[in-house]
Amino acid sequence: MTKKHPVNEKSKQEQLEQFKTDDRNQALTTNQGLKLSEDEFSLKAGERGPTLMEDFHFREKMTHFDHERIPERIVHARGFAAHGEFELYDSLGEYTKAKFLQNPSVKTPVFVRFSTVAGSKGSAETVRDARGFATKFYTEEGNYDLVGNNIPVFFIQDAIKFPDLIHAVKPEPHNEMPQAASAHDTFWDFVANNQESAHMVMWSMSDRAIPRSLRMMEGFGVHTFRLVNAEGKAHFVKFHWKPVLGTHSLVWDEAQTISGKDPDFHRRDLWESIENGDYPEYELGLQIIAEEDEFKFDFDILDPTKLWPEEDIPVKLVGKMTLNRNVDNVFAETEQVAFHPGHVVPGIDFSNDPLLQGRLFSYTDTQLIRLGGPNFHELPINRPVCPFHNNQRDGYGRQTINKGPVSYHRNSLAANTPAPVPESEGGYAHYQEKVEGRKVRSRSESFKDHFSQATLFWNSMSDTEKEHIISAFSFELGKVKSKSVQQQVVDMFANVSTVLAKQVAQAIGATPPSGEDAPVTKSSPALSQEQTIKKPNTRKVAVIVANDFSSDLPQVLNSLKQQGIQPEIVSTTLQNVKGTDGSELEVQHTFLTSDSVLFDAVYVVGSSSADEKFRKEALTFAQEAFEHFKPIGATDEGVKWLKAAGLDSSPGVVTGETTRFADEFIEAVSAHRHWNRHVI
Ligand code: HDE
Repeated sequence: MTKKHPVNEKSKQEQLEQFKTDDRNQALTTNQGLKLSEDEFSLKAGERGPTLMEDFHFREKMTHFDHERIPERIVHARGFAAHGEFELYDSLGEYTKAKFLQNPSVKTPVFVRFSTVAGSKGSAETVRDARGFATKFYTEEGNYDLVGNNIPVFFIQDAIKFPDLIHAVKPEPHNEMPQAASAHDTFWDFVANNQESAHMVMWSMSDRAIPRSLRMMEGFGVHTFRLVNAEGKAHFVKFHWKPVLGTHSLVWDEAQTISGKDPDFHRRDLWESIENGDYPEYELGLQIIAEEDEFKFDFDILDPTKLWPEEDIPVKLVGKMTLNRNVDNVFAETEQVAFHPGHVVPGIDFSNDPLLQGRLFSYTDTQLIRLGGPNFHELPINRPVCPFHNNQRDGYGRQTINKGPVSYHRNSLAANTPAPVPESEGGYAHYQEKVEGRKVRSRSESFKDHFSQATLFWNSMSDTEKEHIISAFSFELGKVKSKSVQQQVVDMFANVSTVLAKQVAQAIGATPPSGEDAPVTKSSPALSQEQTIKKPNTRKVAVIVANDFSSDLPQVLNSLKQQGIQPEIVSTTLQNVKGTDGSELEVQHTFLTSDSVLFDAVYVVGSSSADEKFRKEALTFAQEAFEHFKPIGATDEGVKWLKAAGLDSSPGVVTGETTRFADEFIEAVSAHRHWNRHVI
């Protein structure tokens, strides 16, 4: 009989528990369970003699160590993950028969891995890049993987170009530079010669490519998929994740500094938020198009370089995902997790997007080399929470012990089991799309407009966002050595906006295009981050405090905490700082161990007894925050210091009496950045 597996929100966690081990307080043994009496010295012929072949303990320990590494992912190597759960708001039975999308009382366990794309496993996390946003839903009908990015479109239209794109963006092979960066000749040469990339390049040159936090970025399934309901009716669908904290970014100078000061910035942020109970939340959104409306748009819905403007096709929020548990072991879980866009459940199906179709091949193929054989589905993190049975057998690392002599279909010896299940009882049946055509290698006419939506994106940006895009292009192309490539890119992006192309040409010494932009006929406000949710929750504030701080400070800090802000004390040493009334505050960071860029805002308190060195350090924090448009607060001695440095009277700088200070500062922190500040 098939074993019954419990399927509830704890089931994945319980399943993983069986594989966990705590080595503390245990006897040291070999992998065969033999207790060891010694682990510091290899077995030698005499104290000064050669090591003996017979030393099985040495050989086992060293052999295992020699084989500790597995190949890193060819893309998305640098990643970090967490467990959580997904809850549906209302049944989606109208659109899909997927069981986990029927009943709002069912919590589906999930595992989400975020990643950068281009960098190697040890690269910095705040680089300019798309972010992977891959979710594995452990449903009662099998694992469903939504393997998306934080950008809704892709560089190319056909999977066959993926190796070319990745070869171009990865470090150049002759000198292996630069790491985790698109600012080099081969990437931009690819862009200019594969102009379908225009739309995604606009996104990757925008603030979207330098998210403030993995908790503050959107996710997109990118491709058009299909939802199929119990009656067999299908709808086209695009998937979205909307972060409850809003979509926020770093500024480029800050992102670069963080890469050095804390290359683990994003994973630390995610890890600490979960440890603190500030669980990251994302709402699942669907854009739905009826099958009969497939051709009603001025773009092809199969083209992955196109988004569906939210103003035309609204995003329906259907559920919420909460990440509430960190991993126990990064290798076992985050590194060994194997995502695949082809891991679907009944009610979710594919479209003919040629990028998606190619991905359906690539993901299993890559796991075979990365995880060493065909049994990676047996690894604890990859196991479904429902039973799985088939006639697949053996191979590297096989864990299942299949009983009995029969491992083939059709058979009579086991009454022809395991048996296929009819569609009406939950068996997966592919949507019977009618397909006809000639065998061709070509691009559909409907895929040939590469610039309209890139222009739509540009036209939807605020002035500040446009400035950032111009700077990003100027930075990236400024690092390109080939004059020809620089010019090709300027000429290409003149098709998006001549304003953009002219300014970039000016910055890099290329020939600007002639002509002017056509009048703006359409924009999509949803594309601008200016419109996003703004909240003070989980914002980190560096509170710069010296001994003899004023007695009002603890009250201010409490007010900030009540709004979910996280004040962290920064001072000269890690010794507690004392207030005039004898109260003490624990110091979390020193000027040496932290930096302004690692916080969302700076609050300078200081004190009259602080020395000149302290004042300088405090002002360095404030000055840097000022240049990054971050909220700055000051009370007490801090007000005088900011005034003397000329930092006091600018948007987002709050100084004053402690009574009204807290409220105003909280407001400034909620705004996240103050772009109307004059920064030279
Ligand atoms: Fe991937 N991609 N990809 N990709 N991708 C991989 O699979 C591939 C694409 C995405 O956290 C690889 O297990 C091809 C689009 C994420 O483990 C590989 C094409 C989108 C992750 C692969 C694409 C993605 C990957 C490398 C073009 C957004 C990390 C290791 C046809 C919708 C998943 C692995 C994780 C990883 C192939 C394009 C997202 C080689 C061939 C578009 C989030 O199989």
